[in-house]
Amino acid sequence: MSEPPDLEPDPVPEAGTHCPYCALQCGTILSGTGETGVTVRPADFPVNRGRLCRKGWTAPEVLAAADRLTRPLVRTRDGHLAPVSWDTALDTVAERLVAIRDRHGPDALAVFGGGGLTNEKAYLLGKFARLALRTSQIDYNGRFCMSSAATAGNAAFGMDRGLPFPVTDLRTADTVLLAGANPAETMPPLMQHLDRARLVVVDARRTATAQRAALHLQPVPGTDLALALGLLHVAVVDGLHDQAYIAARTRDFEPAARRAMAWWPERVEETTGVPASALRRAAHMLAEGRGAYVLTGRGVEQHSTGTDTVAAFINLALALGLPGTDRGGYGCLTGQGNGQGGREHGQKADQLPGYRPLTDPAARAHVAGVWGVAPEDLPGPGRSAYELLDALGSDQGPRGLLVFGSNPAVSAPDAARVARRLASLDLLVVADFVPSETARTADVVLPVTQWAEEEGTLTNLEGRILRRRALLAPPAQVRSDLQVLHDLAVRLGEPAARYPVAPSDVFEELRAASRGGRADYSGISYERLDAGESLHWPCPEAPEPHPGTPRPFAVRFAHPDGRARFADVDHRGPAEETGTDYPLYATTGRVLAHYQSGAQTRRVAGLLDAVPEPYVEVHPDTAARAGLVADGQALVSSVRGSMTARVRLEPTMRLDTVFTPFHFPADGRANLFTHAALDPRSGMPEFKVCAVRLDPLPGATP
Ligand SMILES: Nc1nc2c(c(=O)[nH]1)N[C@H]1C(S)=C(S)[C@@H](COP(=O)(O)OP(=O)(O)OC[C@H]3O[C@@H](n4cnc5c(=O)[nH]c(N)nc54)[C@H](O)[C@@H]3O)O[C@H]1N2
Ligand SMILES: Nc1nc2c(c(=O)[nH]1)N[C@H]1C(S)=C(S)[C@@H](COP(=O)(O)OP(=O)(O)OC[C@H]3O[C@@H](n4cnc5c(=O)[nH]c(N)nc54)[C@H](O)[C@@H]3O)O[C@H]1N2
Ligand code: SF4
Ligand SMILES: [Mo]
Repeated sequence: MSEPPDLEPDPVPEAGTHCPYCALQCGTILSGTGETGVTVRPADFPVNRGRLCRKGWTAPEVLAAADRLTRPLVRTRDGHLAPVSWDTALDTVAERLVAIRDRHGPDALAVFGGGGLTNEKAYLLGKFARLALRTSQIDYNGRFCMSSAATAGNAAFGMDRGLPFPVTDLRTADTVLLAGANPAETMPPLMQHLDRARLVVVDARRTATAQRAALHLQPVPGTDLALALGLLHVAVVDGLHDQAYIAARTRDFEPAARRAMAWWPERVEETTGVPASALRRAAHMLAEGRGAYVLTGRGVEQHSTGTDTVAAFINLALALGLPGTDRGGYGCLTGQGNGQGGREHGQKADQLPGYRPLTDPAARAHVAGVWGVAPEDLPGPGRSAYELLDALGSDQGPRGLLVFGSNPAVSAPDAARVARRLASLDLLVVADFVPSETARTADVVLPVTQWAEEEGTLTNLEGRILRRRALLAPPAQVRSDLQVLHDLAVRLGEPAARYPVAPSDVFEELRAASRGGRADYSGISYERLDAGESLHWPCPEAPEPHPGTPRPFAVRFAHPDGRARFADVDHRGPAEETGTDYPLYATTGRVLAHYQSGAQTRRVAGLLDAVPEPYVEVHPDTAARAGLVADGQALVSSVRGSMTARVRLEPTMRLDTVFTPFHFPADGRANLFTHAALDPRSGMPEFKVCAVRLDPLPGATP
């Protein structure tokens, strides 16, 4: 007789988690197993409310990527990356790190992190660098992403919380200004919150977002500072500014307003190409109606003038009386999955956990206390990301580098130069789950877990702390980043207990380290998050239970006197001007189907089908002048190097500007032509403008 059939089928395993990609951190529900395959569906989470973009829908494909890294690899004498045991890989790394440090000192070791790492990883990475390696040389790819907005936000508001309000607040505004942001492609589910607003879009291109705008201002790349000064000019001259708010909640209005007086609309038109009438209309749209938001993206931030440009947009928002009120505000649309949390817990060159300054004696004493070391054991600030990459292998620079969560061989500015610096290292170690272009050049590659295989927390663009939850067990030979840091630290002679491996244990320590800091997480726990509470930092321990702070500026700003600061900033143009040899402006950015360096999304068939290769968007007349035809192959060249790209004719482009996405490798890297001119305050490279020329690719059939 056969057994009676099981009446209860095994439940399909499910996990409530969030998308692995951008800072919107759409809520998702994963189901399935490694064998049956994983499917994703959107959760009814406030930021995405049942929607996902194409990348989110297809994210599980990367879990089973054909070339997923599943064994540690070490480069052999004949130059191959060969599989080895974890012990061999970790012993090799530790021995070589120690040898470099013995010979050249601790600052010869460096760490490059990422804004996609969970809070726990970012925290442990910073601790590992400063205690186990004893180096000051740690920074991360967020320097290429959030640094200008962060610097300007800290100066204006005393705190850098990308959006100091939930995205659902955007629904209340009549007008939203999007300056250098293209959320219709970079955060599609966010658009539902902008449905009822009139959009004013400032973008050098007529993007999918600009097509939905009531008003599109299309400036010459790199001239947004003049444009923002012009908007403030109109606001003040036409009496649109809110004098009571300015008096009650701000400081330093007068010098900023005086500076803007020199930027009358016709002068702005000359500099930016934006008609004076459109500028006037934009200022009036923002001032009239039931309130407005001013939001910035990378288009205005990734410049050598990025910090001042953001400051000028904040000046405008303050003059209109918006930040910290229920009539609107200013926010920056943070980029990477943990772009916000990644900039708070100590993987930045100048920072300790809790957004504490590394140079502040009280901050050092607090964190040293939590870590069980003396404050003087903590190194000082190190180099910013590009400066770090540019110093690699030089006499004074690091000779050994560990990369966790970035692919700088594709994404760093002036990438050929960065590739040469990476190649000049004595030791390059990359932890990743796919063989990224950077991993392929490494001496040691460490295979790590992916989002659906791990627990942790991330902080989304609204400063809301979210739980990442595991659905799957990782492949047998794959370890978590936390485990890798633990295993290496122990080999470097550190006490094992100093590097917890369980994400919840790391989070408990992070809470203590952040206690009393600007980004205070001490009142947050996995238990509260798992109970479904929505918690935005700052969330201190008292009063218990603290409800979190979705709108931190509602009563006062974070400066000691509670007031926001206007900044006295003036227009400067791009670091590189066009001329006879390089007559066009080039700008770079994103397309819907690909994410960042493309390491993940180029491994998803549907996304690669959608955008299979690099291209250059160019006005038909400009193309014709360069001898280019539709679908031909072009070289986009600057004085630094050339990228190969397919020609896309686009009649809405400015005649003087071309655009390329930066998601592709090898000859298709946009960063072969970009410029590493840095913003002096934030260290942000000028990804968004440089001078180029277009030529047909020699030998290609037109
Ligand atoms: N599909 C997709 N989504 C993503 C990402 C991705 O790689 N792919 N990455 C995530 C990350 S990390 C980030 S940082 C965000 C970025 O999100 P966004 O800031 O929206 O993206 P970008 O395409 O870099 O730049 C936005 C726009 O700036 C415009 N622009 C270029 N130069 C200028 C200029 O000088 N002035 C003005 N006003 N505009 C200019 C470009 O035409 C572009 O449309 O996206 C996140 N979401
Ligand atoms: N020209 C140009 N260049 C740009 C930009 C631009 O607009 N134009 N934008 C800049 C911006 S805003 C950004 S954010 C950067 C991003 O550029 P990158 O820093 O290169 O970002 P990703 O491509 O996301 O690379 C992340 C890598 O880490 C891996 N990874 C993901 N999660 C984890 C993890 O948890 N642990 C580990 N160990 N690895 C992980 C991924 O597989 C991938 O290989 O690019 C910058 N570069
Ligand atoms: S918008 Fe961002 S978080 Fe949402 S599904 Fe797309 S990539 Fe993922
Ligand atoms: Mo970014």
